[in-house]
Formats: sequence, structure tokens, C-alpha cells
Amino acid sequence: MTPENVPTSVPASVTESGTRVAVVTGAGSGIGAATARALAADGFHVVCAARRVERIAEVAAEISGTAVACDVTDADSVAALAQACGPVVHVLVNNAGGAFGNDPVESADPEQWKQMFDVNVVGLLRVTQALLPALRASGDALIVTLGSVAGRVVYENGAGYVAAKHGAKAVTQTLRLELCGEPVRISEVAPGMVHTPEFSLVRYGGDQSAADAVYDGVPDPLVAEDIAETVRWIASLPAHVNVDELVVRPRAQAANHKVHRVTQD
Ligand code: 8X3
Repeated sequence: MTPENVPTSVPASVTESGTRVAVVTGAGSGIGAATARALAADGFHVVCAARRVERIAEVAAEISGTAVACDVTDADSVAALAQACGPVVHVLVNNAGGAFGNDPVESADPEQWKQMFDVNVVGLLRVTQALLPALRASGDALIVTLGSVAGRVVYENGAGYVAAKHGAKAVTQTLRLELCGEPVRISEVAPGMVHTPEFSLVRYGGDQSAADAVYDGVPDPLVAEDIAETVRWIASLPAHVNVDELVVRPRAQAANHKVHRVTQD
């Protein structure tokens, strides 16, 4: 399969064969792309959803999946995603998210906070609402929220992102209560320091040296594949096993503020 001929909706043959379908938002790069690959390797037909069509087409081509252009901040776009996924979805990974800005509360930009809330919290709501009927229809579903250690502990200059990730955690925990008794597992994976090409670059508005400094001297920060493996593992567990939440950090990060760095002479 080449990026040019990847399907943009789940082929009927996939549904008819009973192949399990997984949907990953933000699948164009980083943790999302790695998770799409990991789930495909475990036998899922993966719907790669993200705004950047070329990126998801490349990932989907590589794993014989489906590529659906989707902006989780747009209700029509999310409705089109649900339509493209078809009647049955087994796994939803709500990975789309991000941090915008790195300012103290005193001077933070409210527009950036709205953007963060929209993508990290309301986006999670939109996609979950749209796909719940198909998830229920599977008879054995899993929803994974990609949260963050920022949803656990606050830190200076991060309040907007911290608030959004606390929000994502609250939505996830509430959903677990509301769906109790239904065949839907609800999990949150909360990564610490993961070195992906884009997360810090976006946070620092494209300032590559500021983004690089986050990981300076840190021996082996996590990589996207480490987090993808935890999602794959959760999805592989029997239907009665619900991993409520999993906090994953690199060995060099004992706590948000406690990071081991090797200094160069
Ligand atoms: C990313 C982890 O420490 O930058 O979600 O908040 S952190």
C-alpha cells in the first residue's frame, strides 16, 4: 500500500472479517504514530486520525490501516471520523493533545489556554461521544486517554497545560464511573518526559533550542515507542482487566522536578 491509495474509511472487508478496529487520534507523529504501529502489529486495523493528511497517509500505508483527516476541535470533522470508522470500533486512543506556551499564570495568554482546553479536554469529549456507539457495538471495548504527569502534579509556567491534563484525567475517571456495567474499559496512560520531535517544539512556539534544552543531559528520556507499548499491553489484557491509570516516567525522572542530568565538561 502507498500513501496515495490508503483507504479513507474502514473497508467493509475489515468489518466483515471481524478484525478488531482501533482508532488513534493525533496519529501523524510521536506517541500517536508509534501507538498506531504497535496496535497494528498486534492485529488491529488502525484508523489513523489527525489533521495532517500526508502524515497519517504515510503511517496508515506502512501498517495497512485507514487514514482519516480529523481535527478534534471541530465537531463536523469528528462526526466524519465516526462515519469513516464504521459500525464497530474496539479501541479508541484519545492521543491528540498538546501544550501551548510556557508562561506563568500572571502573564499567560488566555487564548492559548482555550486552545489547550479545546484539544486536550473538549476534543477528548467530542471523539469519545462520537465513537461510543461503535465502541459499545464491539461488545468488548477500550478507551485510552493519553494523559500526563502534568495531570498529577503542578509545576511553574505550566498551569494551562497542567489544568487541561487534570481535566482530561477528570473526564476519564468520570466516564469510567458512568459506563460501569458496560463492556468498555477506560484507562489513562500518563507519561512523564518523552522525547518526541514535536511536543516541546510546539510548547515553545517553534524555538528548537528551548525545546532541546528540556532534554539536555537527560540520559535516555522515554521515546514514543515506550508509551505505545504500554497502550498495546493494556489493549492486550483480558476484557475483565481494567488498568485505571499508568504513570510512566524515564528512570532519570523520579518526579516532575527531580530529573537527573549528566553535565558535559
Ligand atoms: C508531558 C509531560 O512533564 O512536560 O505531558 O508535563 S510534562
